[in-house]
Amino acid sequence: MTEKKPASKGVSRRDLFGTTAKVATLSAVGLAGGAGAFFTPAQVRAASKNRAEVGPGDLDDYYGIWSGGQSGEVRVIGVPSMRELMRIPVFNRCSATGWGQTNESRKILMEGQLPLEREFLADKGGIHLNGDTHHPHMSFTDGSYDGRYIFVNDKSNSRVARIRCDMMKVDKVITIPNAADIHGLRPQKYPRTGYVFANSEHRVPLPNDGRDLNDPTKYHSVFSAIDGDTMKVSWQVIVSGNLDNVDADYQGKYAIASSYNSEEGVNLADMTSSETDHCVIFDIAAIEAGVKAGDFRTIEGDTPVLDGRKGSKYTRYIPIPNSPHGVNATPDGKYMMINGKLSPTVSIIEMSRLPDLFSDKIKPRDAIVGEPELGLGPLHTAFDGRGNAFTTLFLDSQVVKWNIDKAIKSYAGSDDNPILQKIDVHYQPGHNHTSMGETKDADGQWLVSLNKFSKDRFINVGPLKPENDQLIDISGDEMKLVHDGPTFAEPHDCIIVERSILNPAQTWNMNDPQFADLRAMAKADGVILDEAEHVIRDGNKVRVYMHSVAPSFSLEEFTVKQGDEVTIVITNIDDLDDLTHGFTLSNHGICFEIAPQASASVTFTASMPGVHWFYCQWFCHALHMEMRGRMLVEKA
Ligand code: RUQ
Ligand code: CUA
Repeated sequence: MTEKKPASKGVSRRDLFGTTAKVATLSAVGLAGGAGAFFTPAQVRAASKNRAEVGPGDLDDYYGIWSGGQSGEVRVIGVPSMRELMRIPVFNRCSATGWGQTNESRKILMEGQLPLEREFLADKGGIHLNGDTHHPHMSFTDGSYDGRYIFVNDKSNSRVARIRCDMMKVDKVITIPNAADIHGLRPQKYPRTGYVFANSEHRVPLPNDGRDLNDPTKYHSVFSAIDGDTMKVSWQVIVSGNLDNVDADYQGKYAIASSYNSEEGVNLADMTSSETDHCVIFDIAAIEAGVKAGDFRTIEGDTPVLDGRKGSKYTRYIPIPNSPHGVNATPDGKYMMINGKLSPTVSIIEMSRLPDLFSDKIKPRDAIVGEPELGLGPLHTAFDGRGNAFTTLFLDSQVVKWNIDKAIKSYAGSDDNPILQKIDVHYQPGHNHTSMGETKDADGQWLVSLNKFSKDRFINVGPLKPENDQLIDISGDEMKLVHDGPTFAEPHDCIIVERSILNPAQTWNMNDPQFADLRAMAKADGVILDEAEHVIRDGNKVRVYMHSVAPSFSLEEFTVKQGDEVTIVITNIDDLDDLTHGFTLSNHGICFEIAPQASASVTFTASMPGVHWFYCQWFCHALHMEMRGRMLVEKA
């Protein structure tokens, strides 16, 4: 029933990768087309033969982009090796890279703050130090990943961040107005991203300024559409109930969010009292027309907020049993799966019925064409692109593979059994994800089950246990568990991206917009960044410019006065790949990374007289230990 994988035609994987790497290099200097021009992703995959073992020096076929949960970061995991390749600091403060400390990262973290938030943070260092990343998703063009950006939400401080894929670093962070905790997040798939949809999960009074404190009937949850290009909120829609997860369709017309707590309760008993909740369908064109027509109000800031509660022309509500959770579009664009959580079912919405639902030709439940009973605690569903679905069963600690057509037929009355296989996972899975599975290019090779508990699967590391992300081979008829991957602090969710789609740079470009402020400051000081070894005094402000080239800083010492406000600007003029330097200033809590051809800066008050060494903390050379210098602070 499963297609045979194409034979590798005698081409070794090494040959393929050697060639694609060469092509990638050529294309980087503008001599050839994209890396995909010579070998299709399918050919590269075929050559990889779905091996779970990736030997030393061997490369992975996919980039896994993992959220880092309450650690606030995003992680890059190689699939299928499940090796952790990189961590991208996002909402957290990172000791290694200086994220949250350098002036450049602080600007990114601060410029999207809301006025009240900025006021709140003013005496707390200006930035939040924690985040809770849940849902990392790449930007789309025409229903597939386009390698531009990764978007991720921070549930804890109601933020959304954007990672630029050329550098694999965050370039924008915004706080969503009128929102209490951003949970579900998905980019628009078609025609492109476009909007990034984000759900405010918890209901609060609007505006949340001290009014209606204990009147939950006046609490609201809002659905936000963020412009992924500008990172500004384009519009918001108030809904009935609270929002959970969301997905966008493949037609560019609708987004669908799940909603638990249709009861609009504020405690557990109230929130779960009803057997039925709902999902909310948002008609994007109707909402855009409503914004144009002025059918909105503004609450916090100038974001247009439309009323999409039950009865609104902008939304429809489909009753779904019982506290639904995950929302997942099938790769063929035909269906949207709503995972039942407290109900053992997944509800299948046929997307082509939604126009009739909006014109009231059919009743809400008539949009459902299947509702297979799969097991206990269905949370999220992934796809193989061959008509099968894989749903996590939290309570059963299983993944169930089922056939979508059979589920639809059995709902219509046939005696088809849609369930093909159940496999135990260890333990209590939340999200799962298949390779390219949330795109129209779902390739049915790998499934990752992100399990919340690992219990006995690893040697004991104390009361706090790792989680367990398990890799399952789904290329054949049967699911096969091939790898246990311990992870720290709840990765929640991931995506698995064909490696040719991501093509990050080897070094920065000194003219990158990220360094524009530094260049402007240097220019005003009469300094050229990459030639710099200057100490500029401007009252009690001192700007120290230097560059790094292995194994030295261009300044071996500089002198300031106690009480000076010192800004250190370092440009790494090494342009070899993997030649990152660092700058650590002893006893000042200062430490940051400077990647090849990057500039970075930090500002602090030199309050301690004496000799303070600075050193490079990124091992760069045989004389790395000697890569250091002195800051001399004269007593005031
Ligand atoms: S939700 S375990 Cu935060 Cu992604 Cu479903
Ligand atoms: Cu430069 Cu270590």
